[in-house]
Amino acid sequence: MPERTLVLVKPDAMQRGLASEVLGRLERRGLKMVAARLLQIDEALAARHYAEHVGKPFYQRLCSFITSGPVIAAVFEGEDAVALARRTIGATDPAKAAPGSIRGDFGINMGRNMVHGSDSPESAAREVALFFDEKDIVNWERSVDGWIVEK
Ligand code: DAT
Ligand code: MG
Repeated sequence: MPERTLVLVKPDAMQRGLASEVLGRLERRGLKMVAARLLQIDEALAARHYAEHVGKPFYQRLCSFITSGPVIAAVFEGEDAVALARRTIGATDPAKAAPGSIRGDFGINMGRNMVHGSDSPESAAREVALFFDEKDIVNWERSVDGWIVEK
């Protein structure tokens, strides 16, 4: 069963001109982009997106960082999309993230770790709904071998 995951290209990756690198790695991993938008997250949306972290010592910094500049929100779809995206993104702390992962190759520190990926299918469903209406999600077939698939 195909699964969906929410990805955010965070403000540090946008500032460094690495948005295409982040999205490209997920694309090349075989995940299919089915929705995308560029936006600046406001306080209210940050609070909803990071609700699970309320009360943690880094919560305020996290919210001020995620609202500090533009992000790209995208939905990727595929078999095991949540786990596949998380593996491609790498561990939360870039210092511990494996080389070859996005955070392992480009991340600077816990705060500036380039990209968000949902941590479970349940989180993904909640997070996707924060950024997209169901009608914004495009149903298309991605070819695996370069042939264009027409619907
Ligand atoms: P992830 O982004 O890998 O899902 P998370 O959901 O635990 O990690 O935390 C959300 C973000 O909060 C994370 O990308 C960076 C920041 N963060 C997490 N733990 C932190 C800590 N101990 N100190 C500072 N920032 C932290
Ligand atoms: Mg998380």
